[in-house]
Amino acid sequence: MIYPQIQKNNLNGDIVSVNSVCLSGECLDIAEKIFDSYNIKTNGEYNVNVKIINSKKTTYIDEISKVTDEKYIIDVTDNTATIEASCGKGIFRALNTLCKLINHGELKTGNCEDYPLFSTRGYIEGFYGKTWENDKRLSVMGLMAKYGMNTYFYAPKDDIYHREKWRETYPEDEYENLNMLFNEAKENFLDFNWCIGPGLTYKYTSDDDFNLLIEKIKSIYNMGVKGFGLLLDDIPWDFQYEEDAQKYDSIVDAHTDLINRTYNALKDIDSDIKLTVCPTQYSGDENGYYISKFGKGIPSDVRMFWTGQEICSRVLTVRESQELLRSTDHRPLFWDNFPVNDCEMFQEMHLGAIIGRDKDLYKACEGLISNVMEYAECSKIPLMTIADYLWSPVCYNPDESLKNAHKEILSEKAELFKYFADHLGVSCLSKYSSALMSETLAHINFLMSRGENEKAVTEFKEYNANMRACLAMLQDENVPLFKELKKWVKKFSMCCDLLDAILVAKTNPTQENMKALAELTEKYNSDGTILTGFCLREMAEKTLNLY
Ligand code: LTM
Repeated sequence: MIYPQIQKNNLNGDIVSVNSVCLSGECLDIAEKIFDSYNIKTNGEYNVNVKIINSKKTTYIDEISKVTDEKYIIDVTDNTATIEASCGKGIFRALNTLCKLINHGELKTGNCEDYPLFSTRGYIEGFYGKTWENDKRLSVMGLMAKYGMNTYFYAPKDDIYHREKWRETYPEDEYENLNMLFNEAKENFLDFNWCIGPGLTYKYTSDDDFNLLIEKIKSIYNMGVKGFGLLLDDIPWDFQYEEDAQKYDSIVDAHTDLINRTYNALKDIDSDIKLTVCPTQYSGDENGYYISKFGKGIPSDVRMFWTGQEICSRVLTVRESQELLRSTDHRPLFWDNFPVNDCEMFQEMHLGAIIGRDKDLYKACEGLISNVMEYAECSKIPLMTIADYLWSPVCYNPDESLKNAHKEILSEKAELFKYFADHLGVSCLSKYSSALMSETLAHINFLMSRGENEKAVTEFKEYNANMRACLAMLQDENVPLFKELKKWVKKFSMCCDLLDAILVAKTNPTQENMKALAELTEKYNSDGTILTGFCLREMAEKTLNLY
């Protein structure tokens, strides 16, 4: 299986084994680069013929009754794969699919038709905390494009030029980094959106502030950027300047005025510019005064972020999207606060798959943009599942998608990694984690309750050995993912010690062994880093109570 899953897959004939390809047709520069990135040689014998064809067949998605530039068709025979799409973007998606099929040994004769169901699929660097380094940004971008995302928002809360010092232009080196990122986005067919959050200090009645805002946006426009975000989240609800309070009846009037003026100024610069905004109320009651007036007061083609019923929402539903549309005349562009783990969530590591988003959400929203963690390598894992869900939500399977993400990042290390990842699923989506540990310990308890102690001890030892092997693997500093997970690895090491101590105390319940277990349990429980679920504490405490 390749991810994201192909919508209409009739590649079910004979397996075609391909070692290297021979390219012909159009978009050859794109094709060369993609095959190269998958380490597939382009001086070989299997023919790949690329065709640009603009027809209903290559552009129309029945399920959403919309024309797209991302649809493609691949026809495979034993000597040629023919790719058809309406433009480079569709060809880019098709070539990624073809390369994955070749590398997974899953290329078969037949044909497939593929297209995304969500139109806007992407991620936002919108978290509080240490901003990503540029090489990390480029690496995440490339991977997400391979997984079919098409949108990127730049909005790190701790980029001072984005928020605190919004009036100042970027220093040369940071401007250059942004430029590099924008170019990478272009190469990967991602819509690049640069955001500004002036609301901490913005004076709504000041022409100087307005001019500075437009000048700042223009400086980024000069790179070629056409997507902009005006973010009014996490700013005071009250006016900060007397003149603003005098002029506007309520803060929402100041916000819609600012957005309308910005929209008009940007359209005067270039009618292709796209504006996305984030209201100050971005979650909760869809029918409140602020959000209703906000939505109805801004142009219909300005996209509006919304995080759902909560800031970090457990579920996102069609029902609430429809309610928001009724109230604001805008379908939500979901700013999904998963996997972000900033602020109060800093002890959690959100490494699970996306769940809790309606399968048919694509019918009722503009799209979904995931807010990432300050840990770029870690973010790749949940992001891959999000990309997968957004492309083909109907057949999305979180467990399978997550397994694939582990494999993509860790190759053969993925099998052992599951003993650690088992404990990194607690987030706003689920309070439950440690499923594998829970199952294992429950079975050990069951065996012991039946007097099958020897069997139980063997099982316990085997599990602990796997945990220890995983811990040893996690020490490898050359794996970027493991480097970022240090804090959780430290707690995992304590977890391994605790498991060993439980086993020792269970099999040899001396005073000394019980004391050691009590101390380790205390140490483990007083460390704030969130790791294992209740099952471990329960096992330790039950063992201590035996004494
Ligand atoms: O969610 C929004 C719109 N704004 C902020 C984010 O910047 C922050 O990362 C998340 C999670 O803490 N919460 C917010 O309110």
